[in-house]
Amino acid sequence: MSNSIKTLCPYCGVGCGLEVLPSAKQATNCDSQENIVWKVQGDRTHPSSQGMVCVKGATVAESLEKDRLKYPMMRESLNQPFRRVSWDEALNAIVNRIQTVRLNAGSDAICMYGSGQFQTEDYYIAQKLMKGCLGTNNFDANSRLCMSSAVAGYIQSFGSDGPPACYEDLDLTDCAFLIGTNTAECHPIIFNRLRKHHKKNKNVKLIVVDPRRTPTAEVADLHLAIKPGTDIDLLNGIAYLLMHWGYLDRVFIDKYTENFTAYAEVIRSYPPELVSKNCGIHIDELETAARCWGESNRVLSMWSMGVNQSCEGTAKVRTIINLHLMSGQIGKPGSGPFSLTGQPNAMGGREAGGLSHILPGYRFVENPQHRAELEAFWKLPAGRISPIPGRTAWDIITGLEMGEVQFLWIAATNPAVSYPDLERTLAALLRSPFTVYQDAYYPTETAEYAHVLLPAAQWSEKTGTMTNSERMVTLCPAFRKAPEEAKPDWEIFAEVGRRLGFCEQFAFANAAEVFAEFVQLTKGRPCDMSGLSHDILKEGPVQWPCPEGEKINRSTAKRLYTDLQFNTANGKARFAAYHSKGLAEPTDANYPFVLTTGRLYGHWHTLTRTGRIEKTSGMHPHPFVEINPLDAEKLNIREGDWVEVRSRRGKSRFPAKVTTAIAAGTLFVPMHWGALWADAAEANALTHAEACPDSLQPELKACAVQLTRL
Ligand SMILES: Nc1nc2c(c(=O)[nH]1)N[C@H]1C(S)=C(S)[C@@H](COP(=O)(O)OP(=O)(O)OC[C@H]3O[C@@H](n4cnc5c(=O)[nH]c(N)nc54)[C@H](O)[C@@H]3O)O[C@H]1N2
Ligand SMILES: Nc1nc2c(c(=O)[nH]1)N[C@H]1C(S)=C(S)[C@@H](COP(=O)(O)OP(=O)(O)OC[C@H]3O[C@@H](n4cnc5c(=O)[nH]c(N)nc54)[C@H](O)[C@@H]3O)O[C@H]1N2
Ligand code: SF4
Ligand SMILES: [Mo]
Repeated sequence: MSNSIKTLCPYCGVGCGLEVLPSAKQATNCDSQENIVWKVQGDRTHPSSQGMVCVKGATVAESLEKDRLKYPMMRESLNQPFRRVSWDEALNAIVNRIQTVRLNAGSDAICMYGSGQFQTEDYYIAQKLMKGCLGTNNFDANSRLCMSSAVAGYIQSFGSDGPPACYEDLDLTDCAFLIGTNTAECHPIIFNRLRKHHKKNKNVKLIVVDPRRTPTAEVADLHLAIKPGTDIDLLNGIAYLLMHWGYLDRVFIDKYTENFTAYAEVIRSYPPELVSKNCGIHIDELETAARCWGESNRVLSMWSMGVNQSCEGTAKVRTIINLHLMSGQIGKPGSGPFSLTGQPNAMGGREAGGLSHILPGYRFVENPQHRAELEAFWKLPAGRISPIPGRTAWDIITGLEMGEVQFLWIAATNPAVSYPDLERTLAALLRSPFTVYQDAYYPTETAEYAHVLLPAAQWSEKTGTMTNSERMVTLCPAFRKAPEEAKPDWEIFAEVGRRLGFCEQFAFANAAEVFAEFVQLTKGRPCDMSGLSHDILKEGPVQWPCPEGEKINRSTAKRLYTDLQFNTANGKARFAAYHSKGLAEPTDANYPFVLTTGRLYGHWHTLTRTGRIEKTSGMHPHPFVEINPLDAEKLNIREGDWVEVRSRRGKSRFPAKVTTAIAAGTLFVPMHWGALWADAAEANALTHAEACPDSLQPELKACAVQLTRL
């Protein structure tokens, strides 16, 4: 259809192509783009998703108009009501505050907390403002709670970030090893593609490692229901058997890796008897998994938050990569380690420098040459970029507690629901002298903690790019008008930059110019996309690397490291030697259960969109806690009973869902419902307040709790 628009789904990092068109009723006789009802379908021409789409992508258009933040708002203190102000007044207040704080306390008192829901252009301008112009690396993002372990694991093992595999590998693998990922619910289109291959080819094995029997685990050939936090025991146990059975790829190890000896020493401590006991699985299950790794020509491992969100997340990632290195399973079709990215543009964020220790183009804050390159490129004085990594997401909270953070800018994330140790987080946010919150919706839980609210244009209302898990860059054009005074995030950051006096640095007329500048900074870097522009992306998505001067290749899928030359100084990949540490907070007599948290198929994070869509909210109307029947019986809990879950940091109440999908001793709570929705659910007589699991935890994926029937 001629008036259809091609774009990318704004939810998960699978990055499905969407085709958006006015619904038939309204397609005619509509001159203005306002109030058109948009219909969404999968884009058959998108190479990553080939027309497939899940319920979230298919319904996204229904959330775009409801409860939007339309005007800037301000208040002097948190107990006052907001008043509507002009952009000019809001921006002046922000600029004055930044200048005062910079003068009195220095740039280190200024922080920004952004999000994988930013487009790459938003991320890039935020970096230039904070790290370049203001000279503080205090920009972190919700990717810290999400992909940062994968980033660190890749950098340490391969010398650089960047998932090496691509989706074509889902059709080519002999053994898919899914660990700590509920792919069926959280990356459904990847899962569908893998399942098709698995169903069609009887020899293809699917192994799932997850303490829960998730919909992903249901269809696995082997489900290893390990105890939470025992991933490294399992992975080292598999390595032990591979070594014992002689499945090592000696040539690969000698030629392309280093540090194998230290690793071999560590895995000697993981004999099958011990591993099966620690993990709570049978020896023959462990042996089946190891045999699959050893005998398959192409092993593709995939992981997500069950691995990343842990106090030993990086070690878990590196331990997965170790198995690929010892068996030569990387750089060839159908194999490799493959982190499944959570958010739609967490990948773009990594490329643009969107964490407090990195800089655009996969550069590092601590590298003097990288800083000098950026200072010159940005026309800033030498030495402007701080050599010290900035505050991480959690350091921002401790900085608020100590009065060190005096200006906080939060954009495109809802930390008053999604942060760990939530009660402590909320207390810290209450102490913030000045918080700017830039979001698309109102109300949200975090708006309660803001002095200034800035209305953001969101997906569909602004033009920009996003990169998906397989490094495919897609242009997302604006096709609707933003509500009232809402503006794209990058424009807001750029305007503040200009008002602070950095006119030359922020003289962009549109997002295409921002992108054109950003890609220059990727030239010669591992994430080289200097051959891209918005114009080229209008013709269709492109996977990086795509250096300037090379013909744009849209037909062949790209993998990294096919030449087995890694991005380390000597070109070799590095083995890591890690022992298992287990959970940050093990169970004890007072807190005998492990609580784990995660996602449901139809909901997205803190419900700002999916909670407002009839179909998705109807699929999962209220929060719950999953309890194994054995535990339920001991505590006299029946299905639907109200129970209290209490940790050392907080408590929440939920209706019980009694199910064998969760192992005895473990509980599961979905992460989605925050304070705002707990009230709504209470009206339904379904829940009480405080149904957010983050109030309970120091680690996002697990903590020790008590369970009582109310
Ligand atoms: N217990 C527990 N907690 C968790 C997790 C868990 O597994 N368990 N997972 C963690 C992980 S991995 C993540 S990624 C986080 C996610 O947590 P959040 O980032 O807090 O979740 P979202 O609801 O996606 O928040 C995105 C916000 O951005 C707004 N928004 C959307 N588009 C735009 C835009 O273009 N511009 C602006 N300015 N705003 C926009 C939305 O309205 C919404 O308020 O949660 C973390 N917290
Ligand atoms: N429907 C939906 N899809 C989403 C999102 C969403 O909000 N809704 N959010 C997106 C984002 S930002 C992210 S980060 C991804 C997250 O995607 P996933 O990581 O797949 O999702 P989760 O449900 O957070 O956690 C996955 C699994 O980890 C398991 N787990 C817990 N502890 C351990 C452990 O110690 N070891 C192992 N091996 N497993 C463990 C849990 O039982 C759970 O089934 O999803 C993305 N996709
Ligand atoms: S799988 Fe992810 S990217 Fe694809 S339609 Fe669903 S939510 Fe969107
Ligand atoms: Mo995430």
